[in-house]
Amino acid sequence: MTTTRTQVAIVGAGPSGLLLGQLLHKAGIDAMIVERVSGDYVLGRIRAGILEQVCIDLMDEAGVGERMHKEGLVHGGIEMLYDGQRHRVDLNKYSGGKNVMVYGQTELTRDLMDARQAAGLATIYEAQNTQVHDFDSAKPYVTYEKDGLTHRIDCDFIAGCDGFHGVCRASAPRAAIREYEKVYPFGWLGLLSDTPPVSDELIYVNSPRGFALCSQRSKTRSRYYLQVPLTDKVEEWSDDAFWQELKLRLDDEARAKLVTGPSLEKSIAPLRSFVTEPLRFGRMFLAGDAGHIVPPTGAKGLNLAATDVKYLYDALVEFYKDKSEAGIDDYSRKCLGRIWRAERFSWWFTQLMHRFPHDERITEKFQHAELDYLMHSEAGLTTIAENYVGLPLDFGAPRR
Ligand code: FAS
Ligand code: PHB
Repeated sequence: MTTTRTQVAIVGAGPSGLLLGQLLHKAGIDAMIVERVSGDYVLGRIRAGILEQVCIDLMDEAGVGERMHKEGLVHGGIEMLYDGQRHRVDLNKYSGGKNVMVYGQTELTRDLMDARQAAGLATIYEAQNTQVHDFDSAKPYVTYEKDGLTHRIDCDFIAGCDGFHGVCRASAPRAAIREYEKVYPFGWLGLLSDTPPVSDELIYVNSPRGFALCSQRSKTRSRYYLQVPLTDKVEEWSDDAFWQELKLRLDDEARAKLVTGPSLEKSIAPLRSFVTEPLRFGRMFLAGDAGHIVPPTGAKGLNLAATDVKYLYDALVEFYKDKSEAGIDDYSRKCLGRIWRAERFSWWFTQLMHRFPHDERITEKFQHAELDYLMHSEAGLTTIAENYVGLPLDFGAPRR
């Protein structure tokens, strides 16, 4: 067995782990990252596309925001299409001047990977059988297997950035953890194509045939989603079948403008709401999808991960620089306040825009009436806008 020592052992080299590693490096705090798959595999997963200002600011704080600002597309609004009508939600106006940015998670992850490599920082890819140990003591450690050897990393803290299926949450004592979950009875079939976006801004569609989303990655690359039954298999969906179904869910203007083309990637993502309480177990902290999952309707997954990382980074800096444990003691409470508000918005937006199996016909009328009210009400547009762009980090703590 080989033994190495670091201050923070990070499990997972997705956006959470890489962003935390980069921020800690900037603060002079040593961190090693252990990742189960290869870097190319991580980059091959097509996921989020919308960054909130909090995430943008963190990328800048981590010193990796240059390409994001050059290539990212600032969006000040989204469109809602229902009952044959399209309405624009002026995010900028109704959020007090905020915007979002279209910049794919793949690109954000690439920027973080490049920065880490340039700084010569240790990321162990294709590490097998990662395990976390003694995190209820002051001397936690991580073990993993690679090249036929078992390796040990002694550390002060373990950051569980290993996603929903990771080992860190699974290693927390069952008596110490509460999990809240809602699984949705449908999935999102996503398609990525090198075709110009159908519209300048995103279009969220509530159609009788199911939800659809017209998103983008650049002026020449589009990302589309269709709500599909959980029983669907991605192999059953040809590109033509995808484009045909998407057209059936769009309005005449978008149908006419839609440019179709071969898929670069196609996948079906399940939808769930999931929260773990607490997010801290002694010297192990959960951040990002390791601690919570949202249905992607509200574009919150990646942005929530960034907020967890911000709180954990601040807490670790406070520990090492000010010798204070106040931040790490408050980590879980601070994260969960923001997590539950984003979970609520993502759940609400999902209920509003999707067709649920066994829905009575009246449910669609309720949805259209709610959308009609929201689109014609300052309060309605404000509630959508301020949640979509992301609530401020200091948004009121939850009432006890
Ligand atoms: P990730 O899951 O991205 O990263 C965790 C990393 O840990 C992975 O690289 C994994 O290989 C590694 N890992 C797991 N177990 C390990 C172990 N035992 N040892 C070592 N490493 C281990 N969010 C949006 O906002 N919009 C979207 O459209 C959207 N679409 C999504 C589609 C899918 C299929 C999924 C799964 C998620 C989607 N999300 C979306 C949410 C997604 O973007 C996450 O919020 C984001 O990836 C969170 O990043 P991490 O917390 O780093 O988790
Ligand atoms: C995306 O572009 O992948 C995307 C955008 C907005 C969402 C979900 C996904 O709500």
